[in-house]
This record gives sequence, structure tokens and C-alpha cells, in this order.
Amino acid sequence: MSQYQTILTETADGVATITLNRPEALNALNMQVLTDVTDAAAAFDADPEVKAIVITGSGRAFAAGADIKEMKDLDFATAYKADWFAGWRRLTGVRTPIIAAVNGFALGGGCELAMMADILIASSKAKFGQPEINLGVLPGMGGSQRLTRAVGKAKAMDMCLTGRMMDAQEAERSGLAARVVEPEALMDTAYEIAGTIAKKSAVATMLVKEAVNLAFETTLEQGLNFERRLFHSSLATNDQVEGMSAFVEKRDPNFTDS
Ligand code: CO8
Repeated sequence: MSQYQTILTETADGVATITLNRPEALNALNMQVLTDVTDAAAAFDADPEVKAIVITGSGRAFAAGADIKEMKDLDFATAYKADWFAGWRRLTGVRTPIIAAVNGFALGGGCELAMMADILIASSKAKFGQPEINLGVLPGMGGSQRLTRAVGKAKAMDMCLTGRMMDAQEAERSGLAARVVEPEALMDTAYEIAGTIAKKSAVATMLVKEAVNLAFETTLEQGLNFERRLFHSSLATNDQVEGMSAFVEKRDPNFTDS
């Protein structure tokens, strides 16, 4: 029996999958989902066989937001003292590349969860939104910050102030989604991307994640300096020797993540 109550997990060919599995509630994110997803992601991150993680939904939704029924009676002092939902930080601390395969509604916390991934791909039927304003609140898992960085102030304000949904095509045009594919092709595309990443050096993919994520935290000059230093460090890896030798010898590299 699975150790998780609200998700399904599987691993194949170096790629782990986390499927949100509360379709009757459109995969609304309650505390159990937070615990399950972050525990599973941390366990996969610690497993050297896992080189990429795919997160997806089930049924009509990726996730339709934080669980409104669980949140309805929450008061300020309780939420503040428990730093409610801060636990999602465990997911953004994962160093293995994460791909969100957004199959349907990605609203509120669902959109925010998708934006915690490194690569977001969307089914042409996906819908994105930050509808918290309709509930008398505001985004609380990164919507005002990650959405603004992804799509800019104009669209972020439009989405967060009106609560309107964005379709997959607009999400791709705006820089929120990396790719849009037909619904039937969503998981194959996610696995193709994850499989491609899984063949790289895990040291190099972690360095890339660190470098790109720093771009959101720093000035250009400091970021460029950091990137250059990471590049210098990459010259100390066996995988750099292997990757460059394989190129010169016209063969496929055999990376050892070392
Ligand atoms: N929470 C709980 N249950 C939900 C949620 C949700 N977010 N979304 C859907 N459900 C449930 C419905 O209640 C319904 O259950 P039941 O059958 O028992 O009534 C079932 O899922 C199916 O939903 P609908 O019947 O509403 O399906 P429709 O096709 O009519 O509508 C929608 C689909 C448009 C997606 C609609 O369900 C909807 O608007 N959902 C709510 C979307 C929303 O407002 N999301 C934002 C939530 S707030 C949030 O995410 C804040 C995150 C940050 C918190 C951090 C705190 C620090």
C-alpha cells in the first residue's frame, strides 16, 4: 500500500512521477497534499536513481487551488503561528529538475504549484488563474511574485485583480508555459523532456537550476559572476571531462554524475 494518501507515485527510467489524486475535489491542495507532495519530492530528490520529477494532476484539474473547505474557518493567529503553507518551500528546495505537466485547471495554489516547477508544460485545455480575489483574499503561495516574474506586471495585475483565467495559448505567449501540446500528448511530452534531462550529468543539471534560479534573486553583474564561478567549478567534474571527450571522439557521453 502507498504511504501517501492524496498522490500516486511511480518511477521508471530515472524519472519519478507525482500525480495529485483528489479528482473529486479537483485536486484541491489541503495540508495532506502538501505533506504528501513534499515528502515524495524530498524522497525522490534523495534518490540518486531519480534524475527528473514530473508533477501532474488527475481528472479535469492539475489543482484548483488551496482547499477552500479546509481554509474557510482558518483565523489569522492560527495561520500566522503555524506559518500556514510555508511547507511548500520544501518543494522549491528540491535540486532535481521538476516538470509540471498541467492537464486542466491550475488555479490559485494550483497555478502557484505549477510555477514552483522548473519547466511548465500545458495541455491545450489547461486553464491558469489566480482567483483568490473572488474569495476576498490574495495569492499566498507565490502568485503575486512568481506570476509577476513570469508574465510581467501588466498580466499579473490583470489576473490577480480580476481573477480571470488564462488559457494555455495565452500562458505560452506570456512566458508562463514553456510548451503547449494536445491533451493526448501531454504526458508523452513531459516524459520526453524528463527523459532528455535524465540522460545529462545530474551535477550539471543541478548547476543549471542553481544558476537560473539565482537570476530571480540578484543583480545582472552578481548573477554573471556567480554563473562564471559555477562554470569554473564544472571543470572539476568527471562529467565535464567525459562530455567534452565524447564530443571530440564523436560518441555519446557516459555521465556518472560525478
Ligand atoms: N477547494 C476545495 N474544493 C474545491 C476547490 C477548492 N479550491 N475547487 C473545486 N473544489 C471542489 C468543489 O467544491 C466540488 O466539490 P463538491 O462536488 O463536493 O461540491 C468539486 O471540486 C468540483 O468543483 P465544481 O463543481 O465547482 O466544478 P466546476 O466545473 O463547476 O468548476 C472551477 C470548476 C471553476 C475550477 C471551480 O471549482 C472553482 O472555481 N474552484 C475554486 C477555484 C479557486 O478559487 N481557487 C483558489 C483557491 S484559494 C488559493 O488557492 C490560495 C492559495 C494560497 C494559500 C496560501 C496560504 C498561506
